[in-house]
Amino acid sequence: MPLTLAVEFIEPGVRLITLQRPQALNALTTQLLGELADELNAAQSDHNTHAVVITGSAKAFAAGADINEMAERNLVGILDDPRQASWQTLTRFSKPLIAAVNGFALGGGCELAMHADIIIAGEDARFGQPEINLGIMPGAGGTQRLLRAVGKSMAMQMVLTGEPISARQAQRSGLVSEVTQPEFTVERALHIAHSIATKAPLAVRLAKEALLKAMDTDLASGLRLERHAFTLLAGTRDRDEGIRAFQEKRRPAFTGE
Ligand code: DAK
Repeated sequence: MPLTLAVEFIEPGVRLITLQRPQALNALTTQLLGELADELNAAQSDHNTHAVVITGSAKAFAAGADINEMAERNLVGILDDPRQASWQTLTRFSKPLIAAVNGFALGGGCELAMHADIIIAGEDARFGQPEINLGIMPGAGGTQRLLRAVGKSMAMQMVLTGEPISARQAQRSGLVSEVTQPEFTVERALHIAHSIATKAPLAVRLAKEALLKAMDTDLASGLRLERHAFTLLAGTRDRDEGIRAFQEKRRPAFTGE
């Protein structure tokens, strides 16, 4: 049983993962990241899971890597850090991942949210990369993903000053797709996850892959990948089913084939 997070199965096909280290504002320990990686691996290999929502508490999504644990690691420990493998699992996760963020999403917490495909934020959410205040810098995508999400000027300001931005600023910058009242953040994220879970799984997977590719490739290569994926989907049963269902004015019943 995981100790630092809770997992709920929400029909149809959605898993809700809730980080649970309230005493430390969900600061990310090696254990928590390991348990999260295990849960994502389980979700990845479960054919009945079509989307995952990750959330924290009302006060904090996650306030970053656990600083007390960081204090125990020297350079050798960092090079050989088991957390690296957990972050890699997050990066490789190919099913839709939605972050429902209330309160603080700082440092590794902001980076965790940025591993999600969609971020829904409560009005009180704060996104920041305060590592500079500790004499370090982001290490899990907080320079690379942040810049791609919010642009150069905002990313520079956040990383070099360490000052967080509000949910509204994050939305204006493109980091967050929707801002909700805090009590509805998870509900809204689950609603979106549910909508995605009813779509054709292969189409969802390839569309996610193509969209992510757009962040780190040139246009010609991205378009090539898109055409390839589009052609692959043309041979699927779900494509036939989607078109037939439209013509027959009914909901499609996708099977993932
Ligand atoms: N680590 C450990 N404990 C934390 C914590 C953290 N990151 N953040 C908060 N806590 C603990 C506090 O120490 C406090 O514990 P007690 O004193 O009650 O025992 C409790 O949570 C409540 O926090 P506060 O009393 O401070 O609450 P406030 O509302 O006053 O302030 C705050 C909330 C979020 C502004 C403040 O707690 C704060 O500034 N926290 C630190 C935020 C921060 O600097 N985060 C960045 C950490 S560095 C890596 C990849 C990524 C990273 C590292 C490695 N690899 C790939 C290897 C990431 C690094 C980081 O994230």
